[in-house]
Amino acid sequence: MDKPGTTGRVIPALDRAREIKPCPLGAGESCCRVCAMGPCRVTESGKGARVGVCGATPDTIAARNLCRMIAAGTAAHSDHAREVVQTFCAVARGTAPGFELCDREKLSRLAAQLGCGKAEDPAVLAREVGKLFLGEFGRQEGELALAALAPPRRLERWRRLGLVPRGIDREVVESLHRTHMGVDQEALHLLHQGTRTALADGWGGSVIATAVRDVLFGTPRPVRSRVDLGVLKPDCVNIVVHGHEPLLPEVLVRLAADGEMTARARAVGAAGVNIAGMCCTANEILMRHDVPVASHFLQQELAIITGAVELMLVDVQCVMQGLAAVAACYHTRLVTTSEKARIKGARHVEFSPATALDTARELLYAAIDNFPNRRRVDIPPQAVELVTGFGQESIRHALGGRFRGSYRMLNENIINGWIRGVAGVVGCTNPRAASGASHGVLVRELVANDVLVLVTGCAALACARDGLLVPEAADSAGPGLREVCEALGIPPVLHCGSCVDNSRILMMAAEMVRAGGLGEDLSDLPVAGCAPEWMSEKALAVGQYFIGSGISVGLGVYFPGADSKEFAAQVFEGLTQDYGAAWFFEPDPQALARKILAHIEEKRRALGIEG
Ligand code: SF4
Ligand code: MSK
Repeated sequence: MDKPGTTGRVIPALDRAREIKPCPLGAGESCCRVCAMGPCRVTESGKGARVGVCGATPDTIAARNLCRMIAAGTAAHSDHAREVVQTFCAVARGTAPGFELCDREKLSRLAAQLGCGKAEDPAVLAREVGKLFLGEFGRQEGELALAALAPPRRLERWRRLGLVPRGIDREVVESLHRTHMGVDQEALHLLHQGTRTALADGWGGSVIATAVRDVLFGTPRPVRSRVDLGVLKPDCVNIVVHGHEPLLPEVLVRLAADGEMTARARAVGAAGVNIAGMCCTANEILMRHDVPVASHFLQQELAIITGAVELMLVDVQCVMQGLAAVAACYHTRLVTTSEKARIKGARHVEFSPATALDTARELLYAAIDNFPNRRRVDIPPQAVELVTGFGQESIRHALGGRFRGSYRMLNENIINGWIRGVAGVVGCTNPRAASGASHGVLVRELVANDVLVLVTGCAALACARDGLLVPEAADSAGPGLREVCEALGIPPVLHCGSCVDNSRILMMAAEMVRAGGLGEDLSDLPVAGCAPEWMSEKALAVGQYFIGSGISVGLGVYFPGADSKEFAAQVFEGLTQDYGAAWFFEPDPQALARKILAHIEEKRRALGIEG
């Protein structure tokens, strides 16, 4: 079947990546297209212009581009957070009948932490917390209230550097203003604004999104489930939920378990209704309800190609437009559900908190009614076990040992060398990298060297497919980490949730500082982050907020603008002076692992715990 934008047949992302060569102008070189005197391609050496028509230098252009990407990533995470808070406020007001305040204990803890009063009625408390959270988006002056969650030393450093975010929206808007033609034209100054914006994501939007979803849907606890296309069931009505917003999927999962739906499915010849996740919506419902995962970002089109998906629901972020062309070749109904996002060729059924139950019911009926339209079904049999559900709270509990309720035991294991350090492996899967294979190579190397690994997003799902998210994976860990994992019955690679849940990793690092023994700032910890197959601008926002928080981050694939030597010197070294952390770039997963290990050992030496 001919589809526009293809070579006469429908091809999934991997084939398209082979056909389209990455644009060399956009990657390493400094390409600016923020005004109509350009686009300008400038280089520091060799042939070609050294500055743009306006005189902009390569380092300014590279910093401007990075700052814009960070702003876009922050906007994505934080707009998602706003959506969740608005639903949360609707629940508190009693106008969202499909939802409830599930974790009231966490709500009380949050309210106490944020100084939102002690009202006995959870709805009143939720209204107060919701009001404070919504205020964080529009704050014009002062400091983001949530910045106070950072260790005092870090907060002092931000204050000294003028990096404490004001409001989330304000920082995003200011980044776009400063990167407009002819405004901020000093690379380091632009990078600092990129950092302030990213911090508004990490300590603001992402913390808010994670906290509110925990209160609404439950704080994750370790559960087992399965991942890969083999979780689709040949005899069931299969619904794949894809994107990032768990609001509608939460209701759908509950309704699908209803006897009425099973009876309806049986009436059309199916055994029942099977829901599977994709990308970060998958991580959300997996963590809380052990709903199996069809797979990560790169496999979204392949799920439809099994011929077994009656309905694919998509909301926001990381949804490939190519899905519409693929779905048109099968019986799969593709439905967009966010007011913000539509795809030509997909049906639109809009989610609203007030009508979520009715919408979910309508969608379930549509999926069931579509079952008899199936043609050929070909589901690959692979499905791998995984253990998930490691948030700030469950890690505290799992690793707490005799210090239950604190991170002291984790710190002691690091101090005595059983665990050398902690690495966050996050971000996407990218056909320009090894398409999910980098994660296995990288993580196995880290684990073999006694590094505890925390994973989120599609990186987590790639690791899960590689069999790394089960306690048995401790067999391939170094002797110290293996001993700890076996004693506690945990995997050496802990699944911490969706990409917004990188905030959980940030909070865990803050807890490690609070627990004592590993310095007084996040930059003292033997901890590093990386995104070996990043593709989304959100990954750059995440990386920059970790660096701004004092934790160095490695990037694979390519580093935008790195051909500018001046810019590279700033992002790979210069930032360390101000933040105590910087970026590093390494596309080879084995070499990336070695760099992380070297970084961790360097931090250990600085702490005097090299042994
Ligand atoms: Fe070219 Fe300067 Fe315009 Fe960028 S802002 S496109 S470098 S003229
Ligand atoms: S979904 S941002 S591909 S992790 Fe969060 Fe996966 Fe990356 Fe999207």
